[in-house]
Amino acid sequence: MDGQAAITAIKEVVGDNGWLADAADVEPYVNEWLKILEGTCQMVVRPSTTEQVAQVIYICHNAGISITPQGGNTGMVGGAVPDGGIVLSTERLNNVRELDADNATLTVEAGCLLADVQATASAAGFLFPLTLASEGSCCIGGNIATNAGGNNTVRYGNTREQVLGLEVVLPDGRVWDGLRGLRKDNTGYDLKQLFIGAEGTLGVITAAVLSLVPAPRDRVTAMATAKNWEDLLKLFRIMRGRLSGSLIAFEVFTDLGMEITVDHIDDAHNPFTDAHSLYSLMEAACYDNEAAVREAVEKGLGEAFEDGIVTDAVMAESGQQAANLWNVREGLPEAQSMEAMVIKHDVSIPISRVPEYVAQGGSIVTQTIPGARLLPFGHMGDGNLHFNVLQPNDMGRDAFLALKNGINRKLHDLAIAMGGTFSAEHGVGLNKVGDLAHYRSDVEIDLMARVKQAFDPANIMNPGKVINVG
Ligand code: FAD
Ligand code: 2HG
Ligand code: ZN
Repeated sequence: MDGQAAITAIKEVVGDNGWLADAADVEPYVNEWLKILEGTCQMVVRPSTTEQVAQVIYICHNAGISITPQGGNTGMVGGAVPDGGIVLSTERLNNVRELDADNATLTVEAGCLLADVQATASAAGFLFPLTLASEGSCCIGGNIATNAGGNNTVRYGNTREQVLGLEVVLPDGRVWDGLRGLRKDNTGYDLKQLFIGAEGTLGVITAAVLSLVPAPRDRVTAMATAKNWEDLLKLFRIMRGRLSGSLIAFEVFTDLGMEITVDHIDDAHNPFTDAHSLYSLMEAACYDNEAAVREAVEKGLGEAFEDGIVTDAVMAESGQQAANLWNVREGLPEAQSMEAMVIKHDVSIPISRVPEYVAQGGSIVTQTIPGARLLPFGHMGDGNLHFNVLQPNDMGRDAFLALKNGINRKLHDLAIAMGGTFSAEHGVGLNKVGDLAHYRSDVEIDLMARVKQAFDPANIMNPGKVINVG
C-alpha cells in the first residue's frame, strides 16, 4: 500500500472524529509545552478502541509510516514530539474497564487522565499513589511509557511498581493481551516491564491493570525551612527515622523557587514571613492513629529545631492548608516557564550525596553560565533533583540555549561520577539520546538495540527516541 492509500485507509478505520489534519488542529500535538522542540506529522490519529489502534498500526507497518504515540504531551524530554508520520493520540481511549475492590486493582485505558485514575480509585476507598503536578493533563499510558516518578516515590515507588498488567499493540499490529491482575506470576520473561519506561519505542500501550493501595484516613503535611542542604539531609533522616513507611513525600526547593512560584502562580502563597534559603515539604499518611503520626511529625520537627537544623516550620491544620502548601511545590514547573527559559536537569544521586552534588553542581553552573540563576528542587526523599538553570536576565534565548549541551554534559558527568544517573524520572525521549549512547556501556547499548530490533525491526515505532538503531 502506498503512503496516500494508507492515510485514506487509516481515516476509514477511525472515522471522521478519529483524525485531524488541519495545521491549527494539529499544532498542539506536534509542539511540546516547553516551547523548545517543534515537530511535524502528516496527521493526528485518535482511535477509540484497541481494535482500531491495531488496524491503524497494521496499515502503518505495511506502508512504512512512522508512529509517535502520545498521551497528554506533557513529557519533558521530547519523546512525544513527532518527526513525520502520524501521531497516535490515546485521548479517546479513556474508559475505565473494571475496578476489582477485593483484588485492589483498577483496569483503565491508556488515555485516562491521571487525575481521573486517582479520582476513580479514591471514590472506591483506594489510593492510586502516583502524584505529579501534571496529573490534570497527563495520561496513564504516558505515565507508564515514561515510568513517571513524582512526589510519592519515597513511599510507593515509581509507576512501574503500580502496574500489574498491560495490553499493548505491537509495531506489526498484533495485540498482546497481558491484562493480568496478579501479584505473583513467574511465567518466563516479564514482558510488561519492557514496555514500562520504553517511551513508546516498542509498542502502544492501550490499557493497564493498576495496583491500588488503601486510601490513608488522613495526612499530616508540614513545611520546614533550613539554611543549607546538609541540614535538609539531616532533617530527612530524622523524619524517615520517626515515620518510616508513613512518610510519603519529602520534597525540597530553594528561595528562588519560592519567589518565582509566589510571583507567577495565583494559588501559591509563602506561609513564612521571614526569608529562608531552603524549604522542605513533607507529608505523612495516617492509616490508623492520626494523632500518633501527627505527634511523630511534631517531635521530628521539634528535634530538628532544637538541633538548629530547621529555622522555621508550619504544619497544616486542615486539608485546605495542606493544599496551600502543595500549591507552592506543584507550581514550580509552570512558574519556571513563566519566569525564563530553563535548561532542565533530572539527575538522581544517592540521597547521601545530594548536598555534595548541589555544591559542586552549583560551581559548575556559575563557571559555565555566569549570571544564570540556579534552581535545584525536587524529590529529595528518593535522591532525584531537578537541577534547573534559568536564563540570565541579560542573555538572549538563543545564546542561552546554545550553552545547553555543554552544561548538560558537565552536570550529567557529575551525577555519574557520584554513582547517579542523567535521567531519574523524565526518561530519554529525543533530548537525551546522546546521553544514553555516551553513558551506557557497550553491553547495555547492544542489549537495548537488540530489544528494539526484536520488537520493531522496521523501526516505525517512535523512531529516533531513546536509542538510535540502524
Ligand atoms: P506524553 O508526553 O504524551 O508522552 C511521553 C512519552 O510516552 C512519549 O515518548 C510518548 O511517545 C510515550 N507514550 C505516551 N503514551 C503512550 C502509550 N499509550 N503507549 C506507548 N507510549 C506512549 N514526570 C515525572 O516523572 N515526575 C514528575 O513529578 C513530573 N512532573 C511534571 C510536572 C509538569 C507540570 C509537567 C508538564 C510534566 C511533569 N512530568 C513529570 C513529566 C511527564 O513525564 C509526565 O507528565 C507524564 O508521565 C507524561 O505523560 P503524558 O501522557 O503527557 O505523555
Ligand atoms: C517536578 O518534579 C517535575 O515538578 C518537573 O518533574 C521538573 O520542571 C521540572 O524540571
Ligand atoms: Zn520531578
